[in-house]
Order: sequence, then structure tokens, then C-alpha cells
Amino acid sequence: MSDTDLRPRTRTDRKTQRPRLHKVILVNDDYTPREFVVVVLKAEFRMNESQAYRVMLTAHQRGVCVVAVFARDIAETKATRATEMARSQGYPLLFTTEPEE
Ligand code: NFA
Repeated sequence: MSDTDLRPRTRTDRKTQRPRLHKVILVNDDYTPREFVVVVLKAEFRMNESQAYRVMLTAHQRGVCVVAVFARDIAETKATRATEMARSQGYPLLFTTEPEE
């Protein structure tokens, strides 16, 4: 066999893009009690007490803290549910989402 083509194949399709993950971000405020923030983090993000406390404290000290990353729809649903849990108790606590780089 002398006709084996050894040239690299030229790619015509584009690389498959995996959907970007989205961060859920906890935003600090001056009114929501620390212990309530911990309760919400444990309930919606399945964290234990010490994980939730550390995330709460980081947001308290730095203004924001990344809670976790998920596919976009899951991140948005969790952020909305956690925010509504706080609003139902009269607190301004806010969770937002943003895409990972
Ligand atoms: N800053 C709030 C307080 O001092 C606690 C808090 C932490 C609120 C993280 C929101 C997010 N009671």
C-alpha cells in the first residue's frame, strides 16, 4: 500500500461547547440576621452548619460569596427559591447568579 493519506484531517465542524456553569452568589445586607442566612444556606444548598457559617461570614466581610456552581437553570431556580425563602420572612437577603468565565 503506497496510497495511505497521512495528512491530518481538516476539522470542518466546530468543537462541541459544553454549557457554561453558573455561580450562585450570596449578597451581604445590613438587615438579615446571620443565623437566618445560615438556615437558608443549609436548606437550599444542602450545606452543613460549618460550611454555611463560613459562606455567610465571607459574604458579611467581603460583600459577596460564591455559594456553589450549577447548570444555569438549576442555579437560577436555587437562587430564586433561597431569595423567596428570605422574603417570605420579611428579609432583604439576595442570591444572584452569573456565568463562570
Ligand atoms: N450582614 C448581616 C448582619 O450583620 C448578615 C448577613 C451575612 C446578611 C451574609 C446577608 C448575607 N446581620
